[in-house]
Amino acid sequence: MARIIHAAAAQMGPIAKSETRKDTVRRLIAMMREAKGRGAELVVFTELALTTFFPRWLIEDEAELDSYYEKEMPGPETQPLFDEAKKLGVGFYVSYAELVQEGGRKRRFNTSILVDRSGNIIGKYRKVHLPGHVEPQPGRTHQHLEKRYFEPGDLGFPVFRGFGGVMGMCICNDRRWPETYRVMGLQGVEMVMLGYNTPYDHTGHKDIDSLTQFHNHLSMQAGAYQNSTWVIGTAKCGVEEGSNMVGQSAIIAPSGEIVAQAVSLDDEIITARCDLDLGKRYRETIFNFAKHREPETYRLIVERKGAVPPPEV
Ligand code: ING
Repeated sequence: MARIIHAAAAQMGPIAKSETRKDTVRRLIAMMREAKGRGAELVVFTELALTTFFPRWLIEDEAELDSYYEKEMPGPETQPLFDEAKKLGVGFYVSYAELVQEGGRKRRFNTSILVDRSGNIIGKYRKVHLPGHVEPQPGRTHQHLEKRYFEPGDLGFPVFRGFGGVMGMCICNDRRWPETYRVMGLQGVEMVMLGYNTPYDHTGHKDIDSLTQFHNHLSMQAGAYQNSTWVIGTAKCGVEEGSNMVGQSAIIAPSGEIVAQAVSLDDEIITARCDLDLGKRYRETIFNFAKHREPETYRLIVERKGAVPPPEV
């Protein structure tokens, strides 16, 4: 019997700094209802879906900084989203800024969770690859201070059984790194869900930043194909507090093909019928890791390379 997940990406337009969690949760619920109406049973929301992308500013007041984090999940302001999901029988991925007391100290993570159709949290992930800087960079219109406001994730790249398959999560910059998908691929992942907030001016190098859209899809399509998995990437996009962020939310098949893509820079639902067994055919042929992947050979190459001094540059 085919294992089909009717999935949706719930792209978000800008979240203004002035928007409350009540406002953002209302937007998420409206999109969840639309996705349900279009047959979805799983909705992938975006990165930091509850607030504006605050790492674009230097925030020195701790109380102000803490106001961007969730101290519990669900909390009083996010419970309505869990209630609606349970009522609709829809599962969801959502990313948010997590503030916890662990090991006797305050810890801050860029976190995502996977919630099943009964409203239970069945998976949690904390962003490993934190782009940007700890200290504000001179001359930048917008900062990117994720290294200041979050610790690197300490949960690895786990996979979770749910929705009839093997599910994985990552967040934004993680999608650019092959290790992210490969670690989950080696665990048999069949669908990777991720959200992203990707400003066009991240590096400040015009030649690189002009390829932001190309690199966005390249990263996700390559990860999908090279690990025989579906990838659902959901943007927060448009001009948010002056920062222009890429949209192009997409649902990508294990073939690497984009099967659904957002066309706006606003709140927009895209959906697809995701057959989890599509990945199996790639894993049994081209990407049969056990048959064709040669970790021992790689090690020898690396070691040999280490033994042979690199050519004089
Ligand atoms: N942001 C961006 C990401 O998509 C970035 C940072 C933008 C890196 C453009 C490279 C190019 O990776 C987050 N939030 O990770």
